[in-house]
Amino acid sequence: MSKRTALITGVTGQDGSYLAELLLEKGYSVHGMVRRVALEDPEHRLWRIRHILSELEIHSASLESFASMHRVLRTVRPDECYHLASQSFVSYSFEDEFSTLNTNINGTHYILAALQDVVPTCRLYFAASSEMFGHAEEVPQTERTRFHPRSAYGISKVAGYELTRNYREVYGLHASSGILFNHESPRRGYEFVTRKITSHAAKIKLGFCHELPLGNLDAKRDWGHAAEYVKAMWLMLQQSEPGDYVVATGQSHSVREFADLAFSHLGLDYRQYVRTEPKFFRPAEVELLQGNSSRARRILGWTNNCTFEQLVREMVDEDMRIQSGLQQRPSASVP
Ligand code: NDP
Ligand code: GDR
Repeated sequence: MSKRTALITGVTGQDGSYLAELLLEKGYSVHGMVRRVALEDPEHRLWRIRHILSELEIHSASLESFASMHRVLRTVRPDECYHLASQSFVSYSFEDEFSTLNTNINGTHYILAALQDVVPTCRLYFAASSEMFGHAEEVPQTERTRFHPRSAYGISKVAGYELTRNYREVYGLHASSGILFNHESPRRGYEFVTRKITSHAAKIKLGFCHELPLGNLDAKRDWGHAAEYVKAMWLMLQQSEPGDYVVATGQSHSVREFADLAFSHLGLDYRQYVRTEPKFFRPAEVELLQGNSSRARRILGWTNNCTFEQLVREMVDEDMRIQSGLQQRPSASVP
């Protein structure tokens, strides 16, 4: 059988880097779509994929440009396309609703329209999100739970999800949405709460800083490990029929619990260092997200093994290594 070809948009992100590794291991020819600014600043912007860069084919394109995405699809003609690129930071979507909606909705629409035009047989994965549930009417959330997004980001993901469903139903594309709950790792961006906590805990332990300003400590999330979640993306595209799947651990924890665990792993009491600051509270909060991924477990055979405690410890340990200057693994290097 000839080598299968995959295209990943957002390959420089947390999920893109793990997915690229997974697909390379599986023998795919892996292509990544990267913004021009990232190519011009590879030392900083490509830090998560630096260790596999020589094995990837990188193409420059942007979510803002249909022409650039169409050109990449014409060049690559992938068998599978993983559409991960987006403005992914919920907090920022309150500061700039317009660019979040434009980038995320148009970007998804462009990739769907270009795929249908260039390679309609290509299988598509769309990165939907638990943020679509927002002010959720039931716990845990399943594929049948009604969406009630609370941010421009959540709204953009609902729109992307509906576009994906529509291209599947109307044009017959093999297009699936993964409704993934929060997933973290040592490659998580520093603006997200988990990484903010683990990097600050390490800095505090080493005496580089003395406090950690946070927002809502009582928000609860269903946190899993990104390396396990990208396997679900791949499994979705191996099914004969496309579909939508919730991917989650089924357990939720508060931001406070995360901080408590991270600091105590370093022998510290988070209460001495964490203070709340109004600017980190959101105008509209999503208080509790917890997913039921029975469908993904039953149909895809997806499993997760990393516990909440293991995830927190892995992130803290990596941040201690980074902050101590003992960079031992590729993923430990930071921009
Ligand atoms: P990251 O923020 O780590 O990565 C986002 C990627 O999108 C980066 O590669 C970034 O490129 C790229 N990107 C952003 N804007 C543009 C643009 N205008 N043109 C081209 N590329 C762009 O996100 P994750 O890896 O954590 O998440 C992957 C996807 O899954 C996202 O769509 C996110 O919304 C979604 N998701 C994530 C969850 C999570 O918990 N991680 C949960 C549910 C959904 P650059 O490096 O140049 O900035
Ligand atoms: P989220 O992740 O919004 O769930 O989106 P984030 O880590 O930003 O926030 C999680 C919760 O922590 C609370 N919080 C803070 N958040 C940040 N970033 N900074 C703080 O200082 C802080 N203090 C408290 C937040 O209010 C929130 O309740 C992530 C992204 O990866 C999305 O792209 C993805 O779709 C969803 O997860 C599922």
